[in-house]
Amino acid sequence: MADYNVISGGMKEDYSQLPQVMALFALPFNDLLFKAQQVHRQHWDANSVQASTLLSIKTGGCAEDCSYCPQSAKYDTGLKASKLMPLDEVITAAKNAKAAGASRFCMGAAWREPKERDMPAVTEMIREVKALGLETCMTLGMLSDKQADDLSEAGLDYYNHNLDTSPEFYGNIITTRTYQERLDTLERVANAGMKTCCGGIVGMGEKIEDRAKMLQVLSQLPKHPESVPINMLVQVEGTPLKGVQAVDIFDFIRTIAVARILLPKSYVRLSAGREQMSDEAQALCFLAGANSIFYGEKLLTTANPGKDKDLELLERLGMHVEAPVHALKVAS
Ligand code: SAM
Ligand code: DTB
Ligand code: SF4
Repeated sequence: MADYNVISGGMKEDYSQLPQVMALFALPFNDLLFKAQQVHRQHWDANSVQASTLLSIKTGGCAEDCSYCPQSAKYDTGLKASKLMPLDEVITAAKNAKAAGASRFCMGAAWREPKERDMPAVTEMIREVKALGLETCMTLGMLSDKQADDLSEAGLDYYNHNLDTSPEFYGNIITTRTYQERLDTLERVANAGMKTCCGGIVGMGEKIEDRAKMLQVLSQLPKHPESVPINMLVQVEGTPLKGVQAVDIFDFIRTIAVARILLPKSYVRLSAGREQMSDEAQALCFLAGANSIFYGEKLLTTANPGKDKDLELLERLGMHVEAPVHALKVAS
């Protein structure tokens, strides 16, 4: 039975079918943002933003051919490939992120999947970062059941693995792994008891229908991902997507709003692309229901607004960075 919607005073709308999701995208901008903000306020503090800091623990030389990615070995982007980062460097970066106010530390590796020999080092990173009082997230590519269990046992809170786009558009972007393989990894992550962080990229030349389909797939997963990163493509010289027609910023904001409506209780992260966005555009993303950001001057290999710039923007908007979970526990 459909739930009663307190704010609209009507029955909760059903967005399980594509035409209903497309109808949201077709709404006048103000109507869509109003709807998204209503949903947002039912579940969240509208002035609070969760802050995650990223660290590339293994950069470049990746065997996959994701056409947006500067880390694929298939494209010459001038990026120097590196080995897995030593534990002490990871700990230093995590301590700095914590001191800057981040509540979650996300470690990314340019792998198709982790090798068994890398698992002890990776699980050690999880234990040490957690011991600092930070939430942990990793994105290491595809996982086996055992690897998912090992990460979960080490205490990993979130695993990031994106669908990136719709099943239909996917083949234009990546040929070395299938959409189904991504869904299988997400299932393994959830079965192992970790929270899933799963979203995609806007601005790769996809149609509005592809954005709608991707969000529909996410909203139809057995359990909604707890975190949904919406990235704006960062165009990197040397990647096949360099030069693709950039997305209209209002269409990007519409994607955030539809994500908020379809995934009401998930964190929606305004992810890559903020460095290229105006303050006003970011403010509209927050109004559309984004309540999480990547925080710190670097994403994995490309630039992100620095801490001071972000804190200043949040202050100008009367917003604040969400307190870490452990701090909330202490306070209550
Ligand atoms: N190798 C792992 C994987 O692909 O799952 C983890 C790292 S990968 C860089 C994580 C995600 O970053 C990708 O799925 C994609 O959504 C996002 N990403 C990568 N390059 C990007 C770019 N140039 N612009 C926006 N998002 C990007
Ligand atoms: C996600 O959705 N976006 C992040 C994170 N998950 C790992 C990565 C963005 C990468 C942007 C390009 C770069 O800096 O290499
Ligand atoms: Fe490799 Fe991940 Fe980049 Fe794809 S997105 S090329 S899997 S690092």
